[in-house]
Order: sequence, then structure tokens, then C-alpha cells
Amino acid sequence: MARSWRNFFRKTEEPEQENVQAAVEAEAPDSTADVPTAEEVQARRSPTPQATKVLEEENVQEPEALPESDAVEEASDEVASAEEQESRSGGWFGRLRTGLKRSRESVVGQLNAAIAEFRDTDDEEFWERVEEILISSDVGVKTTGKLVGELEQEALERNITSGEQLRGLMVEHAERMLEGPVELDVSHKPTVILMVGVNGTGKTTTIGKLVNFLPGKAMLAAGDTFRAAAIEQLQRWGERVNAPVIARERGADSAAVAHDAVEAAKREGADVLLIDTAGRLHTKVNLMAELEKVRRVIERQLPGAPHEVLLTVDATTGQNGLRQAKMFNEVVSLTGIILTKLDGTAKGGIALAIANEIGVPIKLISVGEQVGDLHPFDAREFAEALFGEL
Ligand SMILES: Nc1nc2c(ncn2[C@@H]2O[C@H](COP(=O)(O)OP(=O)(O)OP(=O)(O)O)[C@@H](O)[C@H]2O)c(=O)[nH]1
Ligand SMILES: [Mg+2]
Repeated sequence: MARSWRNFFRKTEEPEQENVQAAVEAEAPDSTADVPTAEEVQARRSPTPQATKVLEEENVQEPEALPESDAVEEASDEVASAEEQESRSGGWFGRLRTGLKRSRESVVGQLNAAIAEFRDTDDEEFWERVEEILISSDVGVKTTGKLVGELEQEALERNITSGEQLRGLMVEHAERMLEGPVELDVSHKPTVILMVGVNGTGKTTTIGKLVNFLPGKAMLAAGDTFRAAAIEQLQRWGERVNAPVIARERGADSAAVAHDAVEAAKREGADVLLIDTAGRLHTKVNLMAELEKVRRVIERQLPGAPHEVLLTVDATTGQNGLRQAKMFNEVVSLTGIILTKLDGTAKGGIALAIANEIGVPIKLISVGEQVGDLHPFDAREFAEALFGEL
């Protein structure tokens, strides 16, 4: 059974009213001067005909069957039951498996062949072969060493003699490695979620998809003031999911947008504020410094925020995803990873490398461009999709 959206959001803590109040009181009087009201935001949400054209040219994906704004709770129930249905029929899990097909053909296919020849735990050649297979599927040298070391030891201790038992052990160990606190912390009011990542990894579409599942009133912030049509892309999502979008003009300081947005979220009583940012290479020092500034400004406006800093990693980029996670984590302290494009040619092993080497939990996975393609991460399912029987 897939992990459900129902228990994905952690809402147990009391809203931090005192903090919010203190931050509001500490505010410089002119700092909110040009923050638009919700009405103004609503009024300027429609993309211009020109922007619409750009969006069409870009073939920006529109979400399907979105809920009414005043029926978010009910909608998430509907989504959960649709998800249950899908899960029963193997729907999105099937997509994950198909998505990992290249991996499954290379990893599971090769593992099947290796496992078929497994005779005893002392067979050094067998373990070397397993290591090669894992390294070639993006698990990486370090994590492969750990995984195979543990497997070998346990297989020895438990006197494993059959290949199928060994596969079971492998799934178990991978699951343990992948397990982490996946819940999204939305216990604050407002909860601020900052979305970061390399260009084209899925930040903006993930925000759009995620809003559908979030409890309460969402607000979006167009912090990508760099890429052409980025603001319009988010505004388009805002319209579809009935969430106001705080924006400034293209080229504006994205920290200023974040500032406006936090103020607006506090003032308008938004439950969750999702801040989009421009795609940036983890190796560009000045761009990473800019992101750090965005984070700092948010924290100054609302102590304790951002409550979630989520990194989108395109799973098809392999081991580079590990370097991205490392660098972004150093600069903005990630709270979670979203693995996207698992419906593509991803090998999937990067999930193990990230979980083991970065220590930041994978919280969500995306297996396509539609709203229903975003799912809470489930370590067991992922391990099975990766190493389960063909
Ligand atoms: N197949 C597939 N496509 C995806 C997935 N997630 C996002 N995309 C597509 O990837 C493209 C880029 O997504 P965006 O959300 O614009 O990515 P971004 O990180 O905001 O990009 P920049 O703002 O340019 O840095 C879009 O065409 C999305 O529809 C996924 O899980 N699977
Ligand atoms: Mg974007």
C-alpha cells in the first residue's frame, strides 16, 4: 500500500503566533509599503496574451482536475482514495517501475543473472559483481561499499543460501537506508516552503502539484525573477490551484519577492507559503550566495522560517544529483529532497546515494507531469521497484 497523502503533512504543533507577532512588531515601518493586498494580487494574476503565448510555446503543462479552493480538505480525501485505487491497480507504482525500467533492465536484469549464480556467501566474485551492478546504476562507490558490506555480513550471519533470500535482504537493506522522516512540516502559520534546485529539475511544477494536496490556504511567491516567463508560469499554476501569487517584475531581487511574500502570507493569514526560486547550478558561487540571501531574508521576516527547504533533483542526471544535494545542503540547509522524472530514464540508485551520503530525507517523488504524478516517498516501495523481481 502506497504511503498516503493523508498522513503526509505534520500539523501537530501549535501555530507560532508569538513569533509571528514579534516579527511583525520588529518590522521596519516602510518595509511592507509595496506589498500588494490579496485583491491586488488576484487582480494581476491573469497572464498577459503575450505571456500566454510564451507559455503555449513552452508547452507548459496544465494540471488536470483541480479541486475548488474552498474544498481542499475534501479534495485531498478524494485524491487519497483515487491514489488508493491506483495503488490497488498498480497504477503509479507501475509507472515508477516502468520509469526505472532502464534501471530494472540493467540493475534487476543483471542482478537476476548474478543471483541465479549465487551459491554461497564466500564467493568473492559474486560480491564484486553485485558491487559493479550497483555502481553502474548511480548508487555510487561509497554507498555501494556500505550496502554490499552490510549485505555480505548479514548473509553470512544468517547463512543465506538462496538467491531469492538474498534479494529479500537487499530490498530490506535498501529500505532501511532510504527510510527517513518524510512528513512535510506544515505546523506553523504561516508555514514557509522554499523550493530550490538546478535549472529544469521541476521546482515550479512541483509547487503547482503540491498545492493540491496541502491542507489550508496556500500562497505562492514568484521568486524566479530571472528566467523568461517564469513568473507567468507560476501565475498560471496559481490560477489553476486558486492560490494568490506574490510577484514583482522580471529582474527584481528575488529576496525582495520573498520578503513581500512572507509579509503578505502573515497579513492574509495564509497557512502555507511556497516560494519558487530560479534554477541555478550548484557550482555557481554567486548564484548560491543569492539563494542564501533569500533564505536569510525569510528567516529575518519570520523567525524559524523557512520551515521546509526542498531540493528538486532530476533523477535522470545520475550521480550529479548527489553533488547538487551536497552543495545546496551546505548553502541553504535542506529539509527534504524531491526526486523528479522517475518516469524517464532514471536508474534510481541516486536515491540510495543521497539518503546515505547527505542525510537529508527524500520526501516526495514525481513520476510525470500531471498533478497526480507527485507522491509521498515510500522507502519500501522504492526499494522494491529498484531491486524487486522482474
Ligand atoms: N516526465 C516528467 N517531467 C517532469 C517531471 N517534473 C517536471 N517535469 C517537466 O520538466 C520541465 C521543467 O519543469 P519546471 O517545473 O519548469 O522546472 P524548474 O526547476 O522550475 O525549471 P527552471 O525554473 O527553469 O529552473 C517541465 O516541462 C515539467 O513539466 C516529472 O516528474 N516527469
Ligand atoms: Mg521554475
